[in-house]
Amino acid sequence: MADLELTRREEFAIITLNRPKALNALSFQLVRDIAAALDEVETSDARAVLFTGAGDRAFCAGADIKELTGLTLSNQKRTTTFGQRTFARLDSFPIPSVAVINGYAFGGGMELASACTFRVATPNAKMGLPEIKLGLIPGYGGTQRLPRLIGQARALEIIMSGRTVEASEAERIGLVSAILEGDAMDAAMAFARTFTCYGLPALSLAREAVLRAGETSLDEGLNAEADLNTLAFQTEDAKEGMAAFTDKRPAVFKDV
Ligand code: CO8
Repeated sequence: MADLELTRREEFAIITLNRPKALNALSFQLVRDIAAALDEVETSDARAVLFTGAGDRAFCAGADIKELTGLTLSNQKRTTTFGQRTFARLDSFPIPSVAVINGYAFGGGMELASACTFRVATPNAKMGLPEIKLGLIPGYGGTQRLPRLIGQARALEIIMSGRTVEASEAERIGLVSAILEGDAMDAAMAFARTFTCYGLPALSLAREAVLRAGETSLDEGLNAEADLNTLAFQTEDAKEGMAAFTDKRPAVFKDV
């Protein structure tokens, strides 16, 4: 994984896109490296995975434009589908994910960030889906995830104008959950600790229920919530959480 670093800091797996000279652009190899890194993280005991970009300029400036020209139709479809599937793994990944947007997040970079459970950004971060300027449209999930995150009208305006969204606007419209002050990774880890202290089963079930809300009718969503809520009640963590409340002591969750 030459263009990607997978490291561990405390309870966090950190995936660093590491092509700073190309503003961490997503080469096809880098997308394959992300898939391999997710395989490794999936079987680890990390409690959250944090994505970031090497250097101080970019999270990721999108797909590597130099590789996009001259693809055959079938190669185009194959690589787009692989990228979509790789990012979509984050929807049901056993641990939550956070995109630490430390500079530019354009195109495929923005799409990777949008697939994460949460996005947090440094004050200098700039985001967008500028594919329209290349005569293209987003292909790694941007047309589907951005409207689910910020609503159809805002997503259409951002995709059809290709404009840049500054960190402050991204926070205002709910695209990022927090602006990181001070050391970005320290601040991102502090953000992630607001949920890594809880049991992974409940975190996964909550995530699944909320993602269903964007995909189903209210009736179907409520049914799904009832089922997932019933599952949550079956966990040892739920017994522990409710017992701890009654005993007036902190809960000790064991992820079971
Ligand atoms: N791909 C390849 N190289 C890039 C990319 C990129 N996306 N972005 C930047 N670079 C390279 C530049 O070519 C340059 O390299 P070099 O020094 O060798 O010339 C280096 O990074 C630094 O970039 P700049 O000199 O341009 O830096 P600036 O600070 O002037 O500008 C920007 C920074 C604004 C980020 C600018 O580089 C830019 O606009 N980049 C392109 C952003 C973009 O359009 N991204 C969308 C790409 S399309 C996409 O992501 C579609 C996803 C789905 C595809 C499905 C695939 C099958």
